[in-house]
Order: sequence, then structure tokens, then C-alpha cells
Amino acid sequence: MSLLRRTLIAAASAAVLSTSFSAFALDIKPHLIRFGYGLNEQSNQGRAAKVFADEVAKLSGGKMKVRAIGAAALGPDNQMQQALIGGAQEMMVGSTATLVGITKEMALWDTPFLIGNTKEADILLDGPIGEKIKGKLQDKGLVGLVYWENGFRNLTNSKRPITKMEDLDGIKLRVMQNNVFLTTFQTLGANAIPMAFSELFSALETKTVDGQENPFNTILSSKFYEVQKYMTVTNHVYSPWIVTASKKWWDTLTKDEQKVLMDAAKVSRDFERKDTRAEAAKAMADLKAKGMQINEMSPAESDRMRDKLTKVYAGIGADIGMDLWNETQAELKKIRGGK
Ligand code: TK8
Repeated sequence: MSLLRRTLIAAASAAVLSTSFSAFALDIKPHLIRFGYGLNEQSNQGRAAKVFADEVAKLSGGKMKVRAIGAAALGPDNQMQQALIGGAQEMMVGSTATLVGITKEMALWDTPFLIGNTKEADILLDGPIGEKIKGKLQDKGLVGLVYWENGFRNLTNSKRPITKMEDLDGIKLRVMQNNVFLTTFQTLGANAIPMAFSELFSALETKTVDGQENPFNTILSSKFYEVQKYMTVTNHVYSPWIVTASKKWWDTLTKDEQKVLMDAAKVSRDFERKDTRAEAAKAMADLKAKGMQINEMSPAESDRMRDKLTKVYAGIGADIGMDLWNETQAELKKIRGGK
């Protein structure tokens, strides 16, 4: 081989080396962002996760890449939260109810019958109260970006129609891993069993539990109608989801990168709420068509439940602090026209 050829080869391979090195450097800097969630890809959660990923790619000109990973493949909510806190995972979306062990103020959102409609939900969540609660996550190693809508929760079970409180007696009801949900359903007479969402379908299928409670959308997307005959429209609580990031990781990002994520999160939130509401509006008919027997809880029966839950309400007030509780009541009164 001539000297010239040898020199050319050496130069070429040096060039290859240096390009591949800088490509590698580029790859790690603009991060692959793992965004975990619990429902499947075909759910409202999955659709909005995709919108978030696409928006991040668009706003960053392809420099930031979100990989949305659903079906609790990265673990149930609690496990992902710990991974975020430790810096082993970048982002997730999950129920605020599973965050109460980390940030006690999140329990406000678990208050039965607190929020009456989606307008109230949006004002509370996106206003000063929602911001304040979200801000509390910072001290715990998490950054809260936006709230998505999980929705108004309804009861399903495989035993009987629930038309009054007493019908809950002895029903083995899966609840989220959260004390307010646990004591609420114990107080109402059910045999409440805390369990991760990822275990729920098979627990219903094997009759380890008789029932569960979730919004229409989830009952549909998780195919609970295959293993649950009865649904009772109770709207007993409005559940938010919250998009969070690992603070350890977030603090390594530039201001511009943080802005891309925040802007994309807002776009995903607006999409998600619209999509969820559209799906929920027709879900009842869909669930009927799938063979579920559906009844609506009467307002008188909801009032009886509310009365029965006096102690639960007092407990939430004590846990989150009376200032936050009173501020919320005042805000709701304002939204409802001061009545
Ligand atoms: C999904 C959960 C789910 C929640 C539950 O990971 O656990 O019942 O409603 O949406 O966060």
C-alpha cells in the first residue's frame, strides 16, 4: 500500500471517528425522555402521551425525543414516581391520588363530591390552588407540569346493581393506593382493597375483587366491561392526572429545553381534556352496547353518602391544612356564583 493511500485511510477513519463521536455526544445531550403511563396506547392517556411526544419533537426541531411507554411497562404509578425522584426515569403521567404519600396536599383532589363539573375542575386545577399544590412537589424531587383529566369516577362490579349505599356492603372493591379512597369506601360499607392499577384487570377476572371505580373512559379502554356486569353512575369524585418530571433531571436542562417541555405539556393537556370529554360523552352508550347493565345513583342517595362521609371530609381538611381547604371552598363558592 502506498504511503499516500495509507495516509488517506487514516484520515478517513479519523473523520469517521470524530463524526461518530459528535453524533454520540448529540445523542446523549438532547436526551431520550422516557415518559411512562399506566393505561394502554389506545386509551385517552395513550393518545395524549403521543401528542406530547410529537409536540416535543416539533418544538425542539427533533432535538428532544420523548418515548411514551404505556401499560405500566415501566411499573405502576408509585414505582415510576420513585424512579423520577431518584433520577432513573425522566417523566410520567399518573393519578394525583397515588402522590398523596409524597405530597399530602394532593389529597384535596380525592375529596368525594368536591368538584361538580369540568368547568370547576379546570378553574381549580389551572388556577392558584392547583398551582400551589403542584408547586409542593418540588421539595420532594418532582416537577409538576400540568394536570390532565382522568375524569369523574363511577362504580362497576360483578355482583349486583348498586342503587343505594347499603348495596355496597361486603363488595370487595379495589381502590387506589390512597387513604382517602380507602376510608371513603370503608365508611360507605365496602370491603375496600388498595391495589395498583396494573393488577386490576386480572384481579377482576379472577374475582380477587368484585368491583372497582374509574371514569367511563378507563372502563372502556381497559375493557373492564368484559369482567364487570354492573355499572353505577355515581360521579363520586373528579380525578386528575398529573404530568411530572424528575427534578434531578429537570435541573440539568437548559431554560429553552424546559420551555419546550412545558409548552408541549400544555398542548397535550388541552388536547387530552377535549378528547377525554368527547369520549366520555358517548361512553355510556358504548358500554351498554358491550353488555353492561347501567344505573344512575339518585341525587338523594349521593346526599346520604356525603352525610356519611363527614369524618372523611374533616380528615382531609386536617391533612391538607384548613387554609387550603377554606380557600378551595371559597373558590368554589365564587365559581358557583356566590350561592
Ligand atoms: C393509571 C391510574 C388510573 C387510576 C387508577 O396508572 O389507578 O384507578 O384511575 O388512571 O393512574
